[in-house]
Amino acid sequence: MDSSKPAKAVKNVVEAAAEKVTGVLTPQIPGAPGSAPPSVEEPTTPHDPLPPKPEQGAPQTRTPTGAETGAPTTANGQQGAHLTTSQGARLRDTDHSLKAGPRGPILLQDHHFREKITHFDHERIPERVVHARGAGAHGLFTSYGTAEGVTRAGFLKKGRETPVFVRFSTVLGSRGSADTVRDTRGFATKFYTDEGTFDLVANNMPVFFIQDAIKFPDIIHAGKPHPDREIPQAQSAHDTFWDFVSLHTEAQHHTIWNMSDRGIPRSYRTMEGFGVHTFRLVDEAGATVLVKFHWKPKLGVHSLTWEEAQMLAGIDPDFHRRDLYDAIEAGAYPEWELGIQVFPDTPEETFAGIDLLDPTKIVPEELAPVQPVGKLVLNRTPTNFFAETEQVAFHLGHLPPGIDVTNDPLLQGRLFSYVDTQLTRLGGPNFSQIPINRPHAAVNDMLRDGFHQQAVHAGVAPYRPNSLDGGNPFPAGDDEQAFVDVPVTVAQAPKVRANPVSFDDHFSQVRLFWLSMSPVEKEHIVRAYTFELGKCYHQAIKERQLRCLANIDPVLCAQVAAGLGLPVPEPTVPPAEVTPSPALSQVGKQWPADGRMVGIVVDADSDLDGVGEARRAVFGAGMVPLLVAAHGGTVRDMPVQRTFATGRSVEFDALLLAGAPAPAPDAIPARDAKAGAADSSTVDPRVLLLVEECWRHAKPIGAWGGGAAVLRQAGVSDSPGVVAADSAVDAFSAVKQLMAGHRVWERFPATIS
Ligand code: HDE
Repeated sequence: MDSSKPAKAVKNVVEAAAEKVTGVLTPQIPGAPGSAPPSVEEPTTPHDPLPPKPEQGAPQTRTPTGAETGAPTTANGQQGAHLTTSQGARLRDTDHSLKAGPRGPILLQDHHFREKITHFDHERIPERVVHARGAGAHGLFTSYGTAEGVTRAGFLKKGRETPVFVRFSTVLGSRGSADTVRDTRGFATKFYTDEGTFDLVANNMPVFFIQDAIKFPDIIHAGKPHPDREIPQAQSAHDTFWDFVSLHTEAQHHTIWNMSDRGIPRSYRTMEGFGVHTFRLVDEAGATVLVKFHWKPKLGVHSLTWEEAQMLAGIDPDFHRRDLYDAIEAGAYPEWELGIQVFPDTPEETFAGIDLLDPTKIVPEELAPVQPVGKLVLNRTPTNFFAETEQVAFHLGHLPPGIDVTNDPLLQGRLFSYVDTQLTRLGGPNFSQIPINRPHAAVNDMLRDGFHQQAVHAGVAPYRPNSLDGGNPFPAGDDEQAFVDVPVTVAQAPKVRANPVSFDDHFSQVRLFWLSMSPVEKEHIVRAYTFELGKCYHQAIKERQLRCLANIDPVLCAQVAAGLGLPVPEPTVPPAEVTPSPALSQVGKQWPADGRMVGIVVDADSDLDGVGEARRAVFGAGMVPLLVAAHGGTVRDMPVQRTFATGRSVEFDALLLAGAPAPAPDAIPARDAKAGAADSSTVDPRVLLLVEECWRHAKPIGAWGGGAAVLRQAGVSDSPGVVAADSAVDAFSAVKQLMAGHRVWERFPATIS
């Protein structure tokens, strides 16, 4: 038998998987690990690798210098049916090393053993010094053409489609840290434009801790775990962080964003993105404007509650990753609009009195509206985390013609740092030749050699001018879309280590942010400062931060001081007169709820026809229904996704109760950590806990049939956002409406105005 041909049964599996890949995505519960279901018995008949999962994408197959190869993207990875060495020689055994007899020592000649172990020993590369923890996805950017008047960048011309790769991240934690910690999030986008790659390396907060890049090691050293014990991981709730930001008061604006709900996003899909710095756009005629870049999520800006974030760090540390991948797998493709705030490019580089070069300041949207210029859709998950998400290398200097930088001192420093860091992390100067980093524009540089060189450069004259290679490469002329550094006039000034005086105001915009928050958001900010400072050891640091809060707002300061048990200090600068910016608040609007998770609690006595209808209605609304029952398997013919033992409230955005399940045999009220206290209840204690937590986290809850009894036993029947309906469809439709507002904050009367 020719073992290189797949046997029929196995071939069917491969073909079925391939069909699934090319087929239209049908509603299904995301999370399948492979593109074909595994058999119980170990497969032994050789066949080609299974195709990737339908939702997976990979870098295009380009040469190191950007040419299309025409090879399928699967050619980036393994091929053929048999196990081979890295040189392609087939192997017959990889389970035993070559030994001098079955009980003898391993022989040095075992080239397969040495290759396998050596490669394994070197599988890790240094993690990013910041933003080590991240998750990426492929997508497409479609331009509206609305920026054509202000930039010559081709990818912003009307209707132009550009492939992108986006990597989201936290800042402080190590590669294996939890997703839901309180932190800033990175939002870095690589646009593979045909005029050269453009990297927009953004964050989910529009300001930064420092005004000058030379302070970056200081803020990061302060935020990272203490150097002696290496704790706490991925946290700002510790002495060194608050020591630095309370002394270095320009950090106070970014700090209040971290203490706000923005520091604990519900999902990467529900985050805004901000380029932070002011950039300069150049049109065909060389005219310029100054701009700030914004990403606006289609689903709105939403956050976790602090308790959810803490619980998730233990229950599902991969929560944001999973959410991103699951949403794409379920066909609920995450979407953002790219927008720009446009300002005249004046010599002062200010707008409405705000210094546009100061990265600790925003320009409120009410003063300069964000104008949409295109749409980003993320529609493919990576095929291989390391090859794509870990090796992707962003750099602010990756700019296409039409986009240029400004003199923001933070931006200027970043222009140095990003290439420099890749040299160590990715092992040399040729990181742009790694598949995920390969440009989609023709590359003709004069860079040569170096570690891991993958291009095979021809010619003898990588220098200019030359005649030996016929003069190639030639500089592009003015009409040939060359990148032009805008000849900005630099004002005559002495060489100094100093900031402009306009950078000295550290508190007025912090107050603006505070005053723009709704009561519930203010409450969260108070709790966050109180928690974080409460975790500090030294009273001096707490007192010093309270002095900063006194300069922001007396109510904020008094409430945090009360929680810390410390006196309220006097302000050292008078509270600024500012106009709030309603655009900064996250609450009070209605948003689509695509890809959200709806838990449906069932038991055998539930209205199972209704459960089927509810599942279909949830799928139909673009969300994911997860059946929660006492045990795994199926209820009627519907698969159970979570049991009372495996499920937890934090996985769900809303809850539907189809029945009132009696305590299951594995419910041990007195000992089970999930048991709750209701000994006398006729409902499984874990279901009561589920309801109580969802209630506490202001989530919509709906019930019909027997489910209403659970609401009564949990004592939540009469609260806002808790609905007992006559049918499954009515219960879901009420819950769906509530989900559009994200949370039911009306459940909890505000304690702050
Ligand atoms: Fe970064 N930053 N950064 N940063 N940054 C890095 O580059 C740096 C700053 C941001 O998913 C590093 O490749 C300096 C602001 C994101 O791969 C490093 C300064 C903003 C990512 C670096 C800043 C960012 C990074 C580490 C102060 C928002 C992750 C690994 C001047 C606008 C990119 C790497 C990814 C990563 C330096 C400040 C965003 C060390 C010196 C402001 C999203 O080069």
